[in-house]
Amino acid sequence: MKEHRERNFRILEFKENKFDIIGDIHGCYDELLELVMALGYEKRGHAYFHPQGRRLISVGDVADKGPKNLLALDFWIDQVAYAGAFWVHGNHCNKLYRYFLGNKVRLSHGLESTIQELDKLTKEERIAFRNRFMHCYESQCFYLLLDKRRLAVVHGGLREESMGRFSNKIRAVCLYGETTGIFEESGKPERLDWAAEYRGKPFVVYGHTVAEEPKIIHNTVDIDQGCVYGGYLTALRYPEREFVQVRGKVYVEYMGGGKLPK
Ligand SMILES: [Mn+2]
Repeated sequence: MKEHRERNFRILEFKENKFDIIGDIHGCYDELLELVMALGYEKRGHAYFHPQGRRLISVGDVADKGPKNLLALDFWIDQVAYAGAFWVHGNHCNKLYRYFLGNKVRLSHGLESTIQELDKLTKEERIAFRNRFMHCYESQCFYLLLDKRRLAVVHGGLREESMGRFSNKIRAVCLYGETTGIFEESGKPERLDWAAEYRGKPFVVYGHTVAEEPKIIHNTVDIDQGCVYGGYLTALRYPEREFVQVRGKVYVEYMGGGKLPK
């Protein structure tokens, strides 16, 4: 494996560039396992492996809102530690990280459901979990460039001119996508459709905003189909560009943003 390591992004080359990239999980652990099985992974020891040597990548937002947040986080911590998986930072992952750092964060938008689970642990278990999560988070980054820059994986969004670079602005786009600076009535920032303007060469796979279906638009694809709201958990097979989906239950009511799958 060749590697160009920056603190905030990574450019990686593997002998085999076969990936299964998974959309926003938000604590839907049962659906995650169902999807990983459907993709052909098998559990060996601490983690899941594919007979053809494929690798799992998470676009981030593994926890918050759903019913089994710690199990979902543990899954990825182990995949990263034992099975060469990657997990780019989502805004929810980043918020949990800042919470564990002791920063003041609001226990809202789903973080409260993860904290409730943490509160049920013993003090020792909680410390052990925190250490495992922090170690894993710090080993990961905001975006990945793979397969000779033919593939980019990010949580919120990434413009072509930002690839191979980093700044506070790029960091914000990686975590939240692009926003207009205007706030909607709900208090949410109005989102800018950066993908509609994208004309870049790398295929950008991202999540964060619920889209009705995983549609490839200008060489980008949003694989967040709102599993935690009763939509789908989506995996994109790369380089095949095939989608595998499992249906989610309605764990929380959808408050809008994008369009939820039927
Ligand atoms: Mn997000």
